[in-house]
Amino acid sequence: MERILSSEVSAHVGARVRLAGWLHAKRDLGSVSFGILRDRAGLAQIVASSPLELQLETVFEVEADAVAAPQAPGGAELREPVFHVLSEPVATPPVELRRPKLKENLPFVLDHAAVALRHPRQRAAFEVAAASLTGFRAALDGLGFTEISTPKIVAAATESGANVFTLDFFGQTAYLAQSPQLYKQVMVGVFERVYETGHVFRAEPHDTTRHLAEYTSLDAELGFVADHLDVMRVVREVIASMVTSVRERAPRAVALLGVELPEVPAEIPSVHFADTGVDDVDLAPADERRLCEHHGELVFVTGYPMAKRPFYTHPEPERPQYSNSFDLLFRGLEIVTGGQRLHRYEDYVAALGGEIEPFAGYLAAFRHGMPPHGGFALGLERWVARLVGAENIRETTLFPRDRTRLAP
Ligand code: AMO
Repeated sequence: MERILSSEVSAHVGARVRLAGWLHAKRDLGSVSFGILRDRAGLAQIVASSPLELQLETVFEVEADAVAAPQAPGGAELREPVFHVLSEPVATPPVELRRPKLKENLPFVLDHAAVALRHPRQRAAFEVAAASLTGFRAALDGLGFTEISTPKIVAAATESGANVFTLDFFGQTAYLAQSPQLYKQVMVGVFERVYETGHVFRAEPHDTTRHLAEYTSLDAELGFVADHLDVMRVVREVIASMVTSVRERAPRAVALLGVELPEVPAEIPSVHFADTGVDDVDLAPADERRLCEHHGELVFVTGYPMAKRPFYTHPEPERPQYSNSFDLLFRGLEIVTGGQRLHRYEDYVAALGGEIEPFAGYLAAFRHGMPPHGGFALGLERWVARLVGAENIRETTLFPRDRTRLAP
């Protein structure tokens, strides 16, 4: 008999069926006992006339009658079950998976991620993440971008020297990539339009709810732009496509978590840094929240002071203390950074203050002709956290890495 999924039981009412999964919960009422099977599609109720002698999280197959039952998940349940155990746990689960929401605190949940992630609500955030990735790729594939994969062991820091991890690379000093920035720019010289989804590393010294030491960076870079506004139009398309993909591909997670998907306007509102009322070179988290309260759940802030942006940033032609860069704020949090880049070799030599040695491979692209270009990067875990309303970015990271967390 072919295996069916928990979501398919109601379509087989009246038939004998076979399912497989984990024992998610059980309840013994004496004359009758209930078990909940969990598989990749959801939950199914099993009703038996004798107590279930299986431990929670036992992996099993079951053959049973599919019977209509309006009160059961999916409107049908399994009766007259015959169990076949595939794998027996050797310990009781560290978290109570049967609860609608885990009641354990976040550090405990993270310590026991291998099991805690099995909880339908914990898992749902990662269904949203997967659908978001599909939407990111779909938008950029549709716009003629080529997907690339670049090295994560690199010879030079790209974003700033301070928060880079150093490693011994066969006796030579190497770094973990803080972003694919320089490689994606080089690849504009090859494909004009590229994107990459990959891990990046930041030796982030602060313990905040928005910083990880390792996160998933969704990067894009495109040539032949007039300025950063062309890049922002691509960001808008990408965000809209990610929202559509979450709606279409992760409806169960959206419903379970009560996700309110944003309306992405045809043009996302935009504020220049000089008009934010901030008397500093960067926004504080409170400024980001205030700007969203004022302008909407999606807001571009453009023109960040050059003093705060990395060396590859293109200045604003009329006011060179500002830059042709932007951040996208979503529900009070920066989720995207991007901008126009320098594209002339001489400008890089000047920006690097003559320290061009570590960047020789990168600068080769500019020595041999590069178009005006720009790009952006979106932090996947931050995006999902804002979407699902998670307070802490660790809730939307499978196995977070931070100053105090290297395992699991
Ligand atoms: P930036 O350093 O601003 O820009 O990073 C881009 C986006 O990545 C996310 N992010 C983080 N997420 C989790 N933990 C962290 N420690 C962390 N740091 C950043 C944020 C942020 O908006 N090369 C440029 C991008 C570009 O201009 O194309 C860069 O990396 O969502």
